[in-house]
Amino acid sequence: GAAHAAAGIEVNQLGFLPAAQKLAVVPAGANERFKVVDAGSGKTVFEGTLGPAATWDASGERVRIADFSGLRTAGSYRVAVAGQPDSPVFAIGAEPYRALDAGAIHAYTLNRASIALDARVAGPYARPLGHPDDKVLVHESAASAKRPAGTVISSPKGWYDAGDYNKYIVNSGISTYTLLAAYEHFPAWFDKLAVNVPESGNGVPDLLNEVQWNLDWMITMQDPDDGGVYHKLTNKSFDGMVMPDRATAPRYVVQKTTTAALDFAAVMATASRVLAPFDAKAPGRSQRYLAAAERAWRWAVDHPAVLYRQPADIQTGTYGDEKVDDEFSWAAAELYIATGKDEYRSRALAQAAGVQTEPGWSDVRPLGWISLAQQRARLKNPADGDVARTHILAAADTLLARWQASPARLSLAKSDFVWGSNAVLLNQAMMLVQAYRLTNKADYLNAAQSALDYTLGRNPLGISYVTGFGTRSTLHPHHRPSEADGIAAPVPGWLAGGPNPGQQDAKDCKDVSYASKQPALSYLDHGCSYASNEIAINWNAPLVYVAAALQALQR
Ligand code: 9MR
Repeated sequence: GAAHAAAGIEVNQLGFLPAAQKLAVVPAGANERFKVVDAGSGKTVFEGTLGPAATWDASGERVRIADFSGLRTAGSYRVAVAGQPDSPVFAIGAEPYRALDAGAIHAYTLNRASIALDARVAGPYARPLGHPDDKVLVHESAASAKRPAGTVISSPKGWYDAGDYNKYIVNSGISTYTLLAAYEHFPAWFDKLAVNVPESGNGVPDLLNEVQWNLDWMITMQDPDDGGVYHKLTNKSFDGMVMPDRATAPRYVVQKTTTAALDFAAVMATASRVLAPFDAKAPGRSQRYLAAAERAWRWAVDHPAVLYRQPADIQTGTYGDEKVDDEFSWAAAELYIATGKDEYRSRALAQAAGVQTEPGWSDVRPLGWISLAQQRARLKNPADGDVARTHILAAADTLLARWQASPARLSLAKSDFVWGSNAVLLNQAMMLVQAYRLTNKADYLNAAQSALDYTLGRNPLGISYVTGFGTRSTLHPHHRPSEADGIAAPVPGWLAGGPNPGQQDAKDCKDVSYASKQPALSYLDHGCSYASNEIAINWNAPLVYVAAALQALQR
């Protein structure tokens, strides 16, 4: 089932908290009025007038907004407009995103390397251990005097990055940080969010247990001799579409880079802060992480421009990034919070050029702002938090203006439909949430709600881009276990990358083709489509964050 038909009335298929702004997007037609009807009885429970018709430049479609925010009664409903099919069913209730948030975290559990997953943890997705990664070779690009090429090191655990089975420090950076930030900002929500992880019941919140699995891997990626950090742990080329235990090609650590060292430093400094309250179970952990962070920082200062250059014999993902000033800024922010040292402070506060609306794996500066604004009380000079606040509000106001002007009520610009567009949007939502936490201005949260709504079905394809969630969701993600496990349903809880008019995979999608080149329609629900339908740890992380934020902040 490659192409999805036009959506009709588009709505978040999971639904809303009672206090949320509630919008549907309706194809513009003759009618001015809409109704919300009870899904069981068909009775009308709300009526309203549609907003003005306008063409959304990213889809080419003329749409109108139905605003039923005034409906606050718990129940199951549809949006109805005369002459059009009703919307999918959605709910209004106290916890529309609990299962989603737990599922989005559990997806990481199911993507763990170096572990057998039994049915107690994985249900039908139980599988044998893959990638022990206890005998990893140092690639010649990563060789040093004490670890010449071919040296065998142990680097187990961590998450598979995405639909492939490799492990990349740069992408682990933003992913792990975002999950730690989710806990740091909404601890009460996550303390009560049960996720079925192998460590459940050990007294540590399940989200943090899951994060620990990746930290355990990341810490092994630091060369003990010089503090540098390997860029990735990878096969020479991508595996076939097989289960993890069938993928047994040799694994290598490849090159040390400035970006890997700084992303590592930022995550370890953050983890030393966020996990400190749980150190009784892991004595000395915070000190170890902070020491590792400072060593990686020092390596980066000594090697400030070592960019990733893919060796000729390696073909897997690159996460290459030609600019490292944002990585310096983010790592410095986390290290300044941890130590108060002036060296870090000046790099943390160094001016950025222009407004940066959202973080991404290669644009991590906003992550430092988030931490500085959150940790104002701990800063040696609390007024430094104001600098971060100014950057966050500048980003959020740019996004808010776009959201207000958008016929589809989205903060996404047409040019934001890139590889992983769904996560661009959710990272924007994460920034909007920061602005809301700083100001309590409702529209910031409303714009974040719109972003989650879009990923859960309020989009021109009428599809929930989260596997297993919503009445009509992504079925064929580019994800090796989902393709190879013999189970019809995809592994649940993963956000698909989403519409991407770049269509870089068209050559590999032989028998199917994209239905459209329109940015918001350029999506292919087929396993071949790594450019629009892969899943990835950095895309799920803002989903975990935003779902938690909307639950925690709209009570
Ligand atoms: O998310 C990455 C995206 O920003 C890049 O445009 C794309 C092509 O370089 O690569 C994406 O990352 C992929 C990584 O290289 C390998 N694992 C799967 C990732 C998601 O597709």
